[in-house]
Amino acid sequence: MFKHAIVKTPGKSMLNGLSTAGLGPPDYHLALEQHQNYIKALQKCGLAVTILPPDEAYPDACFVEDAAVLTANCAIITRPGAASRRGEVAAIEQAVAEFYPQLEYIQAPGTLDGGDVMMVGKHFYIGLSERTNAAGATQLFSILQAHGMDGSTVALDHLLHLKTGVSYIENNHLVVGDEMNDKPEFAAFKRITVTADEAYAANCIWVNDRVIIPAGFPRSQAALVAAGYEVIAVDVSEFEKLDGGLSCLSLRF
Ligand code: CIR
Repeated sequence: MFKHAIVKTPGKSMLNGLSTAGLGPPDYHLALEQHQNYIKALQKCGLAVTILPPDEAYPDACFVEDAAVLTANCAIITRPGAASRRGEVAAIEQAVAEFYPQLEYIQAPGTLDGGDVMMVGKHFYIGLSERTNAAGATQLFSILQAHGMDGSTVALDHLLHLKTGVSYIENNHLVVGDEMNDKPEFAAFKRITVTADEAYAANCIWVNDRVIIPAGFPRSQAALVAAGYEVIAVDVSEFEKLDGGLSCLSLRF
């Protein structure tokens, strides 16, 4: 079970965030409203939410999940793959230090985005992507092993991050999109597949027996309900315009 979450209010500079989505610029005021609703959903799941102030210097800083990997045994501050995002870690480091006595770090030449790290109990799947390189993954393995956990890598073809295309929702269940559905690494899981037109819903989060999914994906929502989950749908359309999913808007621990 998770007790806490860390989120960061988007700044107006989010209009300059990295994006390949081709969905146009986000509406800042709508993004703020959606962010508030996202926080309320986390609170409804029983989490105490730490809300960090916006930082206009970093347009993508609201996607806090990429700046750290928080586990039951240790906290790792990452070295994000996009150069424009490297400085985001300072504020996250400060916030995480309130909860963990000691921090670990991914160091150059390693790069690693938290969006590429999927926790399944004590095992961590690490996507090798344009943002996370082999050196970053190797460093994370060593840190995990030193703290009684382990990991394995998954090669990505088109996805930005591993969790853009696959989410672990406990009970041996994965929510998967096309690219991850065929991966032998995931063959032993029960898989809830999202259709290509609902691919964005593959990024969802399990929070204390509920699953929060993006609003607007009715077939995926119905499949989760049929699998026995209580589902909360939150509209995050303005973050989708920056390639960001639900998971990347919070660190949950
Ligand atoms: C980026 O390209 O880095 C941001 N615009 C979106 C990051 C999304 N993070 C995630 O999926 N973990």
